[in-house]
Amino acid sequence: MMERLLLVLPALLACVSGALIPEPEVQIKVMEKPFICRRKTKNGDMLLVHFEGFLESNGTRFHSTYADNNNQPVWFTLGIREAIKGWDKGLKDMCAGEKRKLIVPPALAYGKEGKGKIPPESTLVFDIHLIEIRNGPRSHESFQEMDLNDDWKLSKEEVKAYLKVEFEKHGSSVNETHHEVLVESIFEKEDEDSDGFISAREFTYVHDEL
Ligand SMILES: [Ca+2]
Ligand SMILES: [Ca+2]
Repeated sequence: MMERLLLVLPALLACVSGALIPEPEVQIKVMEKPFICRRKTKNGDMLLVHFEGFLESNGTRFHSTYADNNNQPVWFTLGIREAIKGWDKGLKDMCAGEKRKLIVPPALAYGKEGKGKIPPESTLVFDIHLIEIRNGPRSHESFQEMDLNDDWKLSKEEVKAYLKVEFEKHGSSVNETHHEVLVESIFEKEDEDSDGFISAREFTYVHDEL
């Protein structure tokens, strides 16, 4: 018993002292802010951004959506580690039209390994222009939009109706059977207690994405 405790103790101490080391921070500089800001970014939102990324060490540009992506901005979801941690930390409370410069330490970027053109232990500098904000698929707003009768749960009919609208928005032709299959697979995954409804909790609970 005592032996086991002794084995556990150093691990515990490591945890505690680890917590005392300050978390690496992203430096955020707001370069430009629009006059009108109807909403600000929050976790779960989908952000459309133009960006250029540089190595702080020598100023090399490793990526630019203007030059390397046919001048097309890119979508990413905030707060789910779709991009580097530094973006999740540095792009909160941002308005559409806003421009920010982020200085991201390696621990919040590509760390010890680096990636592609980015050498290990690189501090990165990003110039980011936020073009558009949309409700992410897991947001509270999306749930309310889907819950047509406001009973705080989604029926198969409600999910189907939502898919129909979404597909039409994106110009896809509507195929009933395809929707049925899609709805079934969504419920299989999301309806955890199998009561035939997706509750608000089941909907907003993010399984292992975070
Ligand atoms: Ca409902
Ligand atoms: Ca359920």
